[in-house]
Amino acid sequence: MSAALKAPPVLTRAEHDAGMREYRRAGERLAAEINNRGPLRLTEDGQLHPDILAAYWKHGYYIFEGVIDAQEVAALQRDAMDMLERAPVSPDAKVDAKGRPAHGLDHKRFPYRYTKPLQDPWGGTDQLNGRHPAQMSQPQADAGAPEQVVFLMYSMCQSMPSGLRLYGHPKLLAVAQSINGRDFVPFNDAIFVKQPGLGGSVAWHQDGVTHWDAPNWDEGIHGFNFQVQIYPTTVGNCLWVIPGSHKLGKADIKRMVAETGGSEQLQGAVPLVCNAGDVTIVNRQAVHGSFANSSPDIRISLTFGFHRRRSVLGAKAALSLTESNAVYDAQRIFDRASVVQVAIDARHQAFQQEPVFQYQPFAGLEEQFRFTPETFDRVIRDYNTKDLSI
Ligand SMILES: O=C(O)CCC(=O)C(=O)O
Repeated sequence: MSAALKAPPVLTRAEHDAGMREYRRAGERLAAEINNRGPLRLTEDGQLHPDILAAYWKHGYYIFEGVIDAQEVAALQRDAMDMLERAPVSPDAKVDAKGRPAHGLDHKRFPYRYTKPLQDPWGGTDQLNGRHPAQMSQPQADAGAPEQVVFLMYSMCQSMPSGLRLYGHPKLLAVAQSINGRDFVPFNDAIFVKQPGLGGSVAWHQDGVTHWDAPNWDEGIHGFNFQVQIYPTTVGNCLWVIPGSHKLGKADIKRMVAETGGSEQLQGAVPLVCNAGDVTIVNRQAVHGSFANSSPDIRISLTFGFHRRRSVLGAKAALSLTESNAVYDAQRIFDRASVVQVAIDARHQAFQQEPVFQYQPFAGLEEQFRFTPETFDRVIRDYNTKDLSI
């Protein structure tokens, strides 16, 4: 079969929404069959429960229900909405929609990425190591839609006090440790903003780009991502994952799309439908993506990932960091990982009753990484220039 793809037809927002109904129903049926979700259970020694770990490795994703309580969700919503409202009114503007000086203009990495409403900024392009080979359907937004909408926000540990506290969450860090080992290291963070009737799509892809041909390749070599949902996600706006695809090596996504007649509706995918406060994990080798948000509901997903240290040490910078030509050495890993240690203390200062996660690479160094104005400047400011993308 030829892998050449036809350009998908241009639909209105409402036609796109209606055209997804059958596909959504099939996805929901499959998700219910697999039922890979439940509370975040730890063993007495602080490891993720082995049944959950086995389910994660089998399917490449898991939904933890009710991890973040309502009060913390409300704080995350406030901070995320504040960051959204303070975005430059357009990519080159210096002021926000209310005419105030915009947020983030002094960051070394500009913390917003925009897209045209309901468009696919990456599919079929060479961007991000060309990892999104096929373009999604790009419906026409309703009349009166803005020219550009914020699609991604970066720097949650610097821009959102509640985001920094979330990064030090003991149960989430226990998950990272159970999957990637006690010396696990952070990757990056990005907040996906899928505004109702406007949010762009994320074309089908696998996240990892560096280790596909590694002699020690296995299903965990490219790490995983958390998504913390601060609004309920729906079958109309959520992330979709193809279960088990993380085990199969590099997928030929162009071919998969061609085999569905050029449609974005890849078979065998499940929607990650969540309540606010649920947290998903998705293996970075799983084929996943999200459609244009032609639905009436907002989704804001705080996304941050973790790796095995040995996957990152000595690796060449990839994805949005490719042009830096950096090679990740022990110092860079230590510097980026120190954000986790400061986050642990920021969380402890706010939630004193909660257990404090013991991050093994910083055992004995805790005093140097308390959360203070000094460590905010030394460790947190512009921390994402040291992300560890692979
Ligand atoms: O949440 C989304 O829509 C996309 C997320 C994604 O692609 C990722 O985390 O790699």
